[in-house]
Order: sequence, then C-alpha cells, then structure tokens
Amino acid sequence: MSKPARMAERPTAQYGSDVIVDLLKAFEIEYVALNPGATFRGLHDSLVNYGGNHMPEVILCPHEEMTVALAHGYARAKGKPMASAVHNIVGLQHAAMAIYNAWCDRLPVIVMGGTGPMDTAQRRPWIDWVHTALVQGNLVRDFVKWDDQPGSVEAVPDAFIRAYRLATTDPMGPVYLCWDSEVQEKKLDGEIPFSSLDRYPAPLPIQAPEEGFEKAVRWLLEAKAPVIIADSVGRREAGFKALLELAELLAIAVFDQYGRFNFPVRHPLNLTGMQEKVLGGADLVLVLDVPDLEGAVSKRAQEKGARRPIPLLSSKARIINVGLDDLLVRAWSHDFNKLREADLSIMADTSVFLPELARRLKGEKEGLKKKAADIEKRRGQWSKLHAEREEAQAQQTRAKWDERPIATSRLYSELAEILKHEDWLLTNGTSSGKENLFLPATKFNQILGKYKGGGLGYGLPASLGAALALKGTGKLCVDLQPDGDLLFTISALWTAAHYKIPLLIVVCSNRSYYNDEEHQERMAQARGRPVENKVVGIRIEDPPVDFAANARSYGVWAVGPVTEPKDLGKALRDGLKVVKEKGRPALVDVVCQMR
Ligand SMILES: Cc1ncc(C[n+]2csc(CCOP(=O)(O)OP(=O)(O)O)c2C)c(N)n1
Ligand SMILES: [Mg+2]
Repeated sequence: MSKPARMAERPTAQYGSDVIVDLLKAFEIEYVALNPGATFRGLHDSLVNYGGNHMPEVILCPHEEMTVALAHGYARAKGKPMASAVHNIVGLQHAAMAIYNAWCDRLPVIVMGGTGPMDTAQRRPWIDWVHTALVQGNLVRDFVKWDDQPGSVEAVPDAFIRAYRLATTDPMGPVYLCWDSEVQEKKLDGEIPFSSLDRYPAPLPIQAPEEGFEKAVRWLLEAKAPVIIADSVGRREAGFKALLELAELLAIAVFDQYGRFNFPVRHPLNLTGMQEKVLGGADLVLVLDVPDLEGAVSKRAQEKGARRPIPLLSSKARIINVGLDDLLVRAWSHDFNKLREADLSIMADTSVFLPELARRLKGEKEGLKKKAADIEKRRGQWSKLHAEREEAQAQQTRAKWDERPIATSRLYSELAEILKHEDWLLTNGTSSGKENLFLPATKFNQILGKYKGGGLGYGLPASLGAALALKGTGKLCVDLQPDGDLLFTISALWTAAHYKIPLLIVVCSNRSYYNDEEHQERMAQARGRPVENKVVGIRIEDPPVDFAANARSYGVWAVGPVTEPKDLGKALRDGLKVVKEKGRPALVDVVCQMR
C-alpha cells in the first residue's frame, strides 16, 4: 500500500476531508463547482487550506443546478469529469435537474454532498435534522450510475475510486458521493492508506463478438442503399474518425443526430435533414449509439395535435444496432426511449467497433471490387442531394437576409463568417439544431452536442464548463443561447465574470418560450379554439428582458439588444474581440425570429 506518486510532496492528511482532497488530486480533478454549505464545511476547508485551492480549484456558482451543468459541459469538452459539491438535501434537490441531464447524456460528473451528522446524538437542533435524510442518495439514485455514503474515513478511498471508475466507464454517467460531516471532520490518528491508482485501471472497451463483424461486413457489402444514423459516436475521436472512413469507403449517407458531433457538416455524404428523401429507399441502416431510433427514422406529425410520428423507413430495411445504451436501462425514467427494432443487435463500444469494422471492410478486396460501380453511383447521388440541400439553404438565407426581426439564418451565417478564421467550438445550440447546418464544423468535438435530458437551464452553465475546460487552449467557445433557457440560470454570468471564463454568448432573443407556442397552436387547432391565444403564458415580452444590461450588472461585457440586421456583424465582431483579446466572457443579445 502506498500513496500515488504524484501525491508524494503533499502534507499528511489530518482530517477525513483532507483524504477526500488527496483523492481528488490523485485523479487530477481540476475543479469543484460549489455553492457553500455547512454539511461540507470540512471538505470546503480542506479544498482551500489543505489542497491550496489548486487541482482542484473551487468554482463558486450561485445555484447548485449550475455546479452540475458546469461539470456536464466540462466533461463534454474534456472527456473527463470535474466535481460538484452540493449542500445536503437542499443543494441536492436544486442539483437534481442537472444530474438528470448529465445522466441522459451519459456524461461523467462526480457529485459530492455532505450530510448529517448521521449520529443523531451529535446533531445541532433543527437545521441538522431538517437537512438530513435516510438515505440522501435515494433522491437521485434512479439517475446516477452509483451512489454511496461511506461510514468511516477508512472507507472513503474505496468509495471514491469505485465512483470515479464507474462514472468514466462507457456508458458513462454521474455518480453521487455523500460525505457524512462526522467523517469529513474526523481528526485522524494516523495515515489512511490506499493503494496506488494503478491497481484500479479503467476497463478496456467492450468489443463485438466475431459473429457481429461477420454479419455486419456481409450485410454492408450486400446492401444497395445503406445509410448510417449516428448519435454519440463522436464522443471519442477514434469513433469519429472511423465513421468518416467507413462512410467514405462504401459511400454511405450519414444522418447526424447530434448527441455529439459525428460527421463533417459540409461533407457530401452528410445528408442530415434529408431523411424524408432518403430513408424510404434505404435497405440497410447502421444505427450507431442512437437511443431514440424511432425519432431518427420518422417524421413528426405536426398536424392537429397528433402525437404519433410517421415512419419513414421501409419495413424491409435491415437494421444493425450498435451501442452500449442497454447497459444503463433503469425502471424509473423512460430515457431508454421506444424499444429499438433490429435484425442484428451488437453491444459494443463504437470507438473500437467502427475502426475494426472499417479495417475488415478494407480487407474485402474482392467484394469491394464487385461493388465498385454501385458505390460510385451512390456517391454521386448523395453528393448531388447534399448540394441541393446547401443550395436550398443558401437561397432561403438570401431571401430572408434583410428581414426584421433578424432571421436566424442570417444570425448563423454572420456568426459562421466571423468564426471563419478561428479555431471555434459550439458549446450549446438551439432546440431546432438548425445552426449546425450553417457552422461548417469539421473537427472532432467541434460541436458539443444537444442535451438529451431536455431540462432547461443547461445552456449557459454547461457552456461555461466547456469554456473552463478549454481555457488557455486557444479554442474559441461559442454558446448559441436561447433566451428562455438562459433565464433559468442567468446568474451563472457572475461565475463567468468572476473566473474570467472566455465564452462568446450569443443570445437568440425571440422573446418567447417559443417551443410551446407551437404546442398551444396545435391544441387550439385541434380543439377549435382561438389560435391567437397561443402566446398567453409563453411570450417573454412586456417588458422584454434586457439581457445586455443583465450581463453588465454581473460584470460581463455586453452589447444589445441588436434589432437592426445591419448592426449584427459589428456586434458579433466586438463580442469576439473581447473574448479573444481580453480572455473574458462577452454577451451579444440578438432580437431574432422564432426559428
Ligand atoms: C425545466 C424545464 N421546464 C420547462 C420545459 C418545457 N419547455 C421545453 S422547450 C421550452 C421553451 C424554451 O424556450 P427557449 O429556451 O427560449 O427556446 P425557443 O423555444 O424559444 O427557441 C419550454 C418551456 C423544459 N423542457 N424544461
Ligand atoms: Mg426563446
């Protein structure tokens, strides 16, 4: 039993919470986002005074939801977890929404809480009682991968190491560690030993069995019109690169679901958005890390309040399903989505499955030769369709260029223009995802992806987490920020200003929780009620929110509201300059059309 090497220089732990800090350091956790509270006062002291407030550094947030959302965005950008600390049951209740979002996105967050004392004989009157539960982890147990509450300081290392390993093993997810205040504040008699972390390596990724490769290779070579639907392949660079290689090798059309960024936007095989034109003729669908297959292969029925989607895929098409999502099926939340159909279902990590599939297919020299003409024919066909999509988009953008309020297509185009010479990254987007077709991303993780939990309040804090993760790398982080979502967690602007987090926040102010206007419109149509009432209880007008004034009040540079199309370019450039040259956050509030 020895301490990890990198802790050799550290002072000896004197209290239980010093041991927790030793573990955070051993795993190179860079930040702990928190809102302070007495149940982790021991840990807070250890972070600052024992750990020197470095690796991890404390990041103060004005709401616990932000502490977790920040860690969620950090994990997307960096591929590893940071921690959040939330005060007993009250902080945990505030954090719960963000924990659920991280759960649905399969992203690792180490959520730590304080509790107790569990020994009722040691409690202060009132507050220690109303803020203690049996067991605190119950509150979030259905949407974390694991939770624990060690009963002694000696049990802390095991709990922490297990939590870290589970959180970071695919399919990843948040974990919750609850530290009893007695355990944190315990004065130690001697050293608490724990083995070197090398004794607890990350497990190797899950690979498909031989039968999976044999069938997948054969079916792909047999198919006349194969397509790929990818959702979270882009969480790892090996998967991202192999997907490109595979699609190019066989000229397969790719539909990006944007759980992560999976495929270059301007690539001629990227037919995202053209499902209606293509899926009906597909005879094989390779489904990669897609929890919601039904949504990916159907069209939403918008008319008359109908709920059921319209299927686009022929029932004759073969389906190969690859992913690990079934490993995280739980009973409480139905985030497993509709039961997925498949002719071949493979439980494998796409980041090892796809490179091996591509390697095997390249070795099929005879089969490829026989199919060469077919492959080239469909390459031409897909690239023509791709060009049509680009042309239609350009035409629509031109037609709406001078409209007021500013058209979203103009906003995305002008943003793309100013980012042209930057090493940019989109940390968050709108619910329509339309911007992804305007910002020509090519690189791994250049768009961090949409959040599947669908709980509002995510965009700003998650973007700050991503920008914090990438601070100093020269990458320019951009948050395309819907206004309604922003209002949930707007005080995160204080955190942005205080920690000088370089982030360009472009607020899409349609002054509405617009998504719900469409629902109210459908209700009105279905029930024969006045459609004009759809805005009641939904518009954010009278008064409109002055987001720039809000931002300035928190110490963030801001411009807006920008209402004139001609002023947009300069406002965006000025914001960009602040982020680039001063390394600080900037907010540009743009009054724009609904979609
Ligand atoms: C926590 C939470 N509350 C309410 C909703 C319901 N909801 C879904 S989308 C939406 C509107 C979002 O408005 P905004 O962020 O401004 O985006 P817009 O639709 O206007 O583009 C609402 C209220 C939700 N998803 N999450
Ligand atoms: Mg809105």
